[in-house]
Amino acid sequence: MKHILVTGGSGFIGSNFVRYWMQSHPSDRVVNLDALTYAGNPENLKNIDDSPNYRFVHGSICDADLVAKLFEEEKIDTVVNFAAESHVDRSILGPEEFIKTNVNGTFTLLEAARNGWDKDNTSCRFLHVSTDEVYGSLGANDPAFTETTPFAPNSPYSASKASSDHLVRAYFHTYGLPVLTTNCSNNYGPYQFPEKLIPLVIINALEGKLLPIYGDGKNIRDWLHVEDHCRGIDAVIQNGVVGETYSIGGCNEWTNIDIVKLVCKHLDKLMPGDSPKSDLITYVKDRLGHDRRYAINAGKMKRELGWEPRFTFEDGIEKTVQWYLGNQEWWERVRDGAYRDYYQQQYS
Ligand code: NAD
Ligand code: TDX
Repeated sequence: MKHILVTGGSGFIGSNFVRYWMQSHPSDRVVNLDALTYAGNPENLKNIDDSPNYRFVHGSICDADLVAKLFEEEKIDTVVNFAAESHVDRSILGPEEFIKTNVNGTFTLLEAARNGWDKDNTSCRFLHVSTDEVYGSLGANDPAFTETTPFAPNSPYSASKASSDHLVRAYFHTYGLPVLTTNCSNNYGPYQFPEKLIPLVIINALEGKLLPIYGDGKNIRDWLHVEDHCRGIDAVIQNGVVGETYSIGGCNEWTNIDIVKLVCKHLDKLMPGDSPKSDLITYVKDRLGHDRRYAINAGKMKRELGWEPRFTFEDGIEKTVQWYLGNQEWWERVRDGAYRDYYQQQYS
């Protein structure tokens, strides 16, 4: 039985992970430490709250005393670190919080694990959840990123994640901390905050608002369903080699404009209107330093851990569109005043 500290468990991927883990490992203890920033929403886990194996703690990964207390109180033996500022556009508008949480917060967690874990306990694991964005931008014909691609982060967000990845690596080499790092491509699925491309487009289309495409719309991302990501993290926790990094991706590259058209196609099918939703597409000013292409070679995950994505993109997108259609109350509530201010600043 594991005692897992999930940080950022009230966000998009974290809440999907907590739900996934409690279903697939029902006897484990799960402690969710989340600061409930604009992106954290306790409603994401409202059916889990009553479980005796689950505890929610409202607090920051930067709070060293709190984190040390949790390690001791809960006999934490596994950390899955999702907590982060995660939106590239926000990092361009204001990088400071990204450095605080993504760099200092990860450092605080690493210190707590170093001080709290017995070196002889071989079952402890510190899994750091990172991103493919640390590798920078690919050209059209470049091979996909692998675990050995040199880091070249281009945004304050990706630079802060790269910094945290380096710290995690250093704690293995210097102190022998049993760390694992995953670098994953773009996730999509239920409970994603509607500042990210796919939920933003679904919700804007439902409300008859314009669908903003940055630049020429030809930037490429490699999309993975969030449940496949959760299964990948599980495989790395169970069978990954400590000190190693694992690239997780969908082998599923799409230009932004094609994604938006695909979402529109599903919406037209599910909610036919007078005009096609794609009429709402509008090209807007490009993101500063916008990375052109990301792609992951997930061969190591397949070869060493037997992991592969299960969702096809067509199916995953259709289910995601259906989820947003069926959960209007959820997305209406997450768009509070603070989000409206951000939206105004970003798209005005
Ligand atoms: P998210 O923004 O939806 O959720 C982040 C969560 O972290 C929120 O619940 C927030 O309240 C919490 N948080 C923020 N600062 C905190 C702090 N100081 N202490 C405790 N909790 C704090 O993010 P997400 O999309 O779910 O991403 C989760 C992780 O996965 C991040 O580390 C991100 O870099 C990584 N990642 C995301 C993607 C993606 O496509 N979304 C892809 C690869 C990797
Ligand atoms: O309004 C928009 N219009 C648009 O064209 C938005 C919000 C985005 N875009 C473009 C920018 C990107 O090329 O769509 C693409 C996807 O954008 P985001 O959803 O903001 O994701 P991205 O910047 O690729 O980063 C995501 O994937 C990697 C997550 O937010 C990161 O946390 C993760 O590490």
